[in-house]
Amino acid sequence: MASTTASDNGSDRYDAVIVGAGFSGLFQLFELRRRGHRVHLVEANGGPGGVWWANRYPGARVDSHVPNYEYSLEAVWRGWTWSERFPGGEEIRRYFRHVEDVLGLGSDISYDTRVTDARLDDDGGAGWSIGLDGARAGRIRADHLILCTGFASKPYVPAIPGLDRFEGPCHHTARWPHDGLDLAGRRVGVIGTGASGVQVVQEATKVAGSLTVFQRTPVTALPMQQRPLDPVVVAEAKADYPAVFATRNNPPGSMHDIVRRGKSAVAATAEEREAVFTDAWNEGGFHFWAATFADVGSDLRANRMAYDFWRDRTRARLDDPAVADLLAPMEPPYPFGTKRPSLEQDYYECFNQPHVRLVDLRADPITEVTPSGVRCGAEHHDLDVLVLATGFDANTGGLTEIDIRGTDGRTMAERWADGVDTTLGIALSGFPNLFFLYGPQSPASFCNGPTCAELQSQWLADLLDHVRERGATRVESTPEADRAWSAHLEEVAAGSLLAETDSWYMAANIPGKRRQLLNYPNSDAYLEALARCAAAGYDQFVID
Ligand code: NA7
Repeated sequence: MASTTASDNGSDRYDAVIVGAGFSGLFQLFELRRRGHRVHLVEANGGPGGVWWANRYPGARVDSHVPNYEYSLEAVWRGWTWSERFPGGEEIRRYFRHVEDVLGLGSDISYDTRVTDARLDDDGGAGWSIGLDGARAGRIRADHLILCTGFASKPYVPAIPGLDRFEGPCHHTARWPHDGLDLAGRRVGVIGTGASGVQVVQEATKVAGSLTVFQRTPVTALPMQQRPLDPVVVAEAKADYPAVFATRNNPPGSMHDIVRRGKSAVAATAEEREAVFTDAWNEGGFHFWAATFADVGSDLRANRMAYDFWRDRTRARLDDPAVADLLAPMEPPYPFGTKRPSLEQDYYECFNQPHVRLVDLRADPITEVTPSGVRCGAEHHDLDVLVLATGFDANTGGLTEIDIRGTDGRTMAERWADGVDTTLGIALSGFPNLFFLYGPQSPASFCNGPTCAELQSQWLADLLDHVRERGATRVESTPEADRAWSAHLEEVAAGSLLAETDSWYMAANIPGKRRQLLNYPNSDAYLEALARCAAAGYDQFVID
């Protein structure tokens, strides 16, 4: 890499600048710094945590159980004890401070600073000049730019007529006021029933005067099986952590916290199926989604068996059959698991309470938001507070909202206007010395986030070491490599039930976005592809 002395114009020059202080960004900072690279991290938020810094809505909670949603670094886990099996947002934010302190990362981070743009250096190399706004406004330079903006950093607010006229508090779940919002006794409306909607509904039901939930598509929410953790038990469990993390980091089943129990639901007897489904259900978390039978994700008959089990268990919790028909219909609204199931604790019981009402937007779409509520055709729902749990421009939004221009002068947004392509979900031809972690066409959202952060960061650090050792200054993936990886994702989509459903996995939640599978659902194959590329001397990249 080039020298790391202060550059002209008085701005600093780094070996690498990282954008984003979530799991990926912090680990990449730690890993590159450890290997002697001079690195700086820039974060728009006021502290670490990425999505956990941003998502402060009531009930925000992770869907992965302890000890999976954390780094495998002993220096970090040894001194940290979670209080619940599925930790809440507040505790996760404290964890990120713990990480920052233990690893001593803070001195290399600029918070409250947003990256506005990035331009290739015109000094003949392939470094970047990076524009910053906020606390550290100005420009900095880096040999390499590493975007760790996460898969859910750009909220999606639908263009509903009149939305800006609503007179009460109206917040997207990822833009919740940091000092909270009192919902007690108020008439609260929630639009959206994905993971965020489910969590808000559970909390709002407890305090709101009335709660109106606007549902377009039912979520197949699974029982979380939450429980408090006894610190003594956690301390004992830590003896197994090295083995747990080693399993998590290697095939088979890498980047996951759960494993499948059987090959085929169709081939199993009714008793075997019932036993496997029941075990996974009782285990909680994502076990029922991802750890029953392999063919649930590929064979509609097996998939239907899982749906029927879910439906019957769920309907049994609902008092009103008409409400049950909307929340857990007799016929599947989409193949089970092709939209992300969220985890719930008492979501379905909320709808048995007299002050909670479910509005079916398929029958009565929202026609407008008024100053005092939401109108669905002839009916007006009077509201004091409106919650938009409407999701994200997932996978690409955090990248495309920054004005980053490649060798042909086009932005990433322009480059991807007709669809996303990448090399191994980590780089893009025409954008030398630029990388993204946990991004489009990587396993993100089908894998365990912290594991993916660690493994991708280590692979990228190996690549940057390799570039440095060769005395090279430029590394760029080839158009052929972009095409090959993107074609592979198309093939994977064609062989999966995922392609049948409009979801954010398929980029189908944002009007105008090209429909394509945006995450790679096979973590083992992904790690093998990364390893093959490295073993072949990074043959999918030109390094000079
Ligand atoms: P999601 O999962 O994208 O959910 C968004 C919800 O908002 C979903 O129910 C949508 O219905 C609904 N939505 C979106 N636009 C509209 C309009 N215009 N009208 C009515 N309803 C709408 O986002 P989350 O924040 O819940 O979760 C995102 C991920 O973050 C989560 O999976 C975790 O990984 C963390 P639709 O299904 O499109 O019919």
